Amino acid sequence: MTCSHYSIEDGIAVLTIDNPPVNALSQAIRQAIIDAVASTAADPKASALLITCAGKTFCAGADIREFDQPPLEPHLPDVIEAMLASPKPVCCALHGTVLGGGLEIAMAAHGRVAAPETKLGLPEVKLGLMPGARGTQLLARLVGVEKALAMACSGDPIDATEALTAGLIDILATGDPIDAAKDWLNQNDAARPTNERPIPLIDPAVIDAYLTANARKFRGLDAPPAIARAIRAAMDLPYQEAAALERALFLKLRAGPQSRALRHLFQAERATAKLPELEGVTPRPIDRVGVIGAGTMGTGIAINFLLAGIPVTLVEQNEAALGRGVATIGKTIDGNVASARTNRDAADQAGALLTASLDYAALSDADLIIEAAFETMDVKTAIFTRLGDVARPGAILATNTSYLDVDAIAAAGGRPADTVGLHFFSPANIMKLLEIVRGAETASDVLATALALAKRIGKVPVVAGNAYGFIGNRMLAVRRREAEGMITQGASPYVIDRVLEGFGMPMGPFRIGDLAGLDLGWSAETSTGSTIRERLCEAGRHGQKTNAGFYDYDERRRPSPSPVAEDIIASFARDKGIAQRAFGADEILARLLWPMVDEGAALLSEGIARSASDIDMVWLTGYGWPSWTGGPMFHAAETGYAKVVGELEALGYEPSAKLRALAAEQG
Ligand code: T1G
Repeated sequence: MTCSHYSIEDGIAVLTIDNPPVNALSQAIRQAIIDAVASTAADPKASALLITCAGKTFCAGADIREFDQPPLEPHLPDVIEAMLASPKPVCCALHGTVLGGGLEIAMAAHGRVAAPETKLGLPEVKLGLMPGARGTQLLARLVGVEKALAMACSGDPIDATEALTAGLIDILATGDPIDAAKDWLNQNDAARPTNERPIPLIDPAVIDAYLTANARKFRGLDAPPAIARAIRAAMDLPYQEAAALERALFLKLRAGPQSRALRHLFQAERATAKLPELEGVTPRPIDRVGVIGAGTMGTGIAINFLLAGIPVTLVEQNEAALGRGVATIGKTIDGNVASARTNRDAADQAGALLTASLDYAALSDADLIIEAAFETMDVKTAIFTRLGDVARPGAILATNTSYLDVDAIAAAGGRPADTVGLHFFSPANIMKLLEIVRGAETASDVLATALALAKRIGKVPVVAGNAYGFIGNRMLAVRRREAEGMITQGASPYVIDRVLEGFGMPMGPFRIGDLAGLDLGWSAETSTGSTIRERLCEAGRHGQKTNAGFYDYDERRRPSPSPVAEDIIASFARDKGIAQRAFGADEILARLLWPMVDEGAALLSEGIARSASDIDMVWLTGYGWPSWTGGPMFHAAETGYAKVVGELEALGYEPSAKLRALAAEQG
């Protein structure tokens, strides 16, 4: 299939690239561009070359699928150099998302014209890469060192207006970008090649300061420092030397583990919503949502829909709780405005879509009703029993339960085919993960509706089977069991937290316990002191909320190791007669991660998780797993499943048959 078309129009050669869905720069496209530059140069009837793309976007980058294949000539730098050396001017007519190698092609032209909705960026860093075809060198020349550094290290695109202001494009085309590009070419027959433009020099300390200011965001990532080094070289070295350094740094990243992990996650994210069994299934229309419960989860859930322009009816059982919920929603959305995540108009529109009520009857016109009430089966089944009477026929009933049996809750509502689990992660308006729990009788169109809705509210959906803790919390329970088991044998909770945070998790298990509250599900009346958590709670140490849990907290809630907590742990171990020993960091990490991976294997064998990559997406988007290791299952695969099996056995575990099978498959 031809993927490009070359013709002469009004004395200008026009190359139209047509490689759906995103005009990725495949080998054929790279060759077509080189051929078009040569044809234009040799054709006396062509005064210039215009490059444009058919379909929804100009080139959106190199073809990611080629990265794990043997490299194919011509390489993208060869294309860039051919364009820069063109004896006749080249202009690109841009639209859609001009990203990565696509922007490099655009910058290698002498001029750039963009349609108003165009986005332009260098997202390679999100794939553990950096621009590999002169992107840092050309961008620094067009927009300056500081902006080039920020664009390449953040990977965030800018819009056409900002690009015009910054000097990245020459014309913002209000009409057809192709016509505007032809006009530009007719008026600029002696434009200077981008690589011959001077770079406005800046104090190199600005580059280091940028990396320092973003150290938390770039933590653990190899690409941002490499990008900074290439951009620094643009200032210090002749173009070809700096370009060669950029290419060498790119190739090293591309061959490295971090890019493999991030490319895995790029594909994993796109795979979570692709269920073959839903091909051709039409989602139900969702124009109005009901949320029951105006607590932390209910308000966070409601905000997602309000900001997506979907009206919400929020129901609580008393005025005080309802008022608190409405106030929380308003305050949170205002906070979004303050942090520029939302603009004022959008915030006002979102607020106007909220209806608050104490009456279930207010839910009778909702297309979807989400229960976000107290996490006990009694409360949830009582609510679903009422919903069965109130909800209109065809309304979807969803529970936000974190652990409980969705089928039992569905049975209470009497409409199991219309019932599904929608497990949001706290804070529900921030965390990307939405576990969609398929009940035994959940209808296919209900599942399709949940998947479509997830995308509409900006969530990453992962479909889970109905079993205790679904995917994420079931694996989290294993990690907590292992962590709390180790501290009874002499490991320090503070060392355990540091080991896991050093691996890249945002917070260790004991910091998390204190944050969530050690007294979840605990009561003084029934406490028996049979666990360390119970003994901490009996001592009034409920976690951060009491300024004491596993850690002590100062007035600014900064944690510090607690001798009191250590004594409680030691006395527990003495009472239980548990032998004490030292734990090294490697053993701690292995005991935290590999049993989780084995539980992930069990989820796969039970069909609760559909794929290992789904499990990775749950941990990336629900728990902050360090992206540069690709998720728990990818990390285990990269380590070698056989090695994981061996380490589990050496630590006294019996790995599951499924994990052994994964090791055998991996060979
Ligand atoms: N290569 C190959 N396939 C790609 C692709 C790419 N660059 N980008 C997207 N696809 C596929 C994607 O897998 C999906 O396939 C389909 O297109 C629709 O994607 C040398 C080294 C462009 C904003 O990082 O950000 O250039 O599942 O569902 O929501 O210096 O895709 O249908 O089979 O995401 O409309 C840099 C990555 C590469 C851009 C469109 N470029 N892509 O979003 O559709 S590295 C990127 C995106 C590079 C150079 C460096 C988005 C999009 P399928 P989609 P979308």
